[in-house]
Amino acid sequence: MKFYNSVGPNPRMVRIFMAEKGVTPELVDVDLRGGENRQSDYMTKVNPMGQLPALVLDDGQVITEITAICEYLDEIGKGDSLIGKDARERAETRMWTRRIDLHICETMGAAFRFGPGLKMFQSRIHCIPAAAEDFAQIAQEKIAWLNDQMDGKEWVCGDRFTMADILLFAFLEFGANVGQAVNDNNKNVIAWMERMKARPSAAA
Ligand SMILES: N[C@@H](CCC(=O)N[C@@H](CS)C(=O)NCC(=O)O)C(=O)O
Repeated sequence: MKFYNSVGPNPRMVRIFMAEKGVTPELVDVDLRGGENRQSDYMTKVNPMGQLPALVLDDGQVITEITAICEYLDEIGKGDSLIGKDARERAETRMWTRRIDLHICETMGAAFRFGPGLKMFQSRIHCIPAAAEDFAQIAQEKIAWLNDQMDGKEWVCGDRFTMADILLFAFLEFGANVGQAVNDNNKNVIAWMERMKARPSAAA
C-alpha cells in the first residue's frame, strides 16, 4: 500500500488515523507547494481531483477523500474501530464527522485558500478573496456551536474516541497555524485539544 502524502491538514488527518490504527503504508511525498499534485502525471495516475492525500492499494486501486480512506483503514487496521462497533455508533460518528467536515473544515479551508493561501491557490481553483473573512467567521461560529455541544463530553462522540475527533483536531491545529486559532472562550474545545495533543498519534 502507498500513501501519497504532503503538507496540509487532510494528509495529516489520515496520518493520525493510521498511527491510531497501527497501519504503516509506504509514504510517497508529493510537493504540494510546488504544485506537483496539479501536474498531469499525478492527476492521471493518482488523483484526477489533483489533491492529497491518496491511498493506493497493492492491486492499484486508488482511494481518495480522507474520510473514505479512513473508513477503509479502519477495517484493515488494528484495535477497536474508530468509526463504531454497530450501526448506531457508526451513524453517530458519521453524523459528527459530516458536521465537522462541512461546517468547520470546509469553511476554514476556504478562508485559507481565499486569504493567506491565495497566492498558491489562485491559479489552481476558483478563488473568492472577498469571501475569505466571512468563511473564517463562519468557521469560528461553528466552533463556538460545537463548544456548547461538547459540554460534559470527553470526545466528540461522548466517551468514544472516533474519526470525528481526528478530523477536527487536524483542522483546528492547521487553523492555529494560519491565523484561525480557536477563540479562548471555547473552554470545552480547548480542553479537548489538550486531550488530543496528549495522544501519541498527535505527533504524526
Ligand atoms: N476533499 C479532499 C480534500 C483534499 C485537499 O484539499 N487536500 C489539500 C491538502 S490539505 C490539497 O491537496 N491542496 C493542494 C491543492 O488543492 O492543490 C479530501 O477529503 O481528501
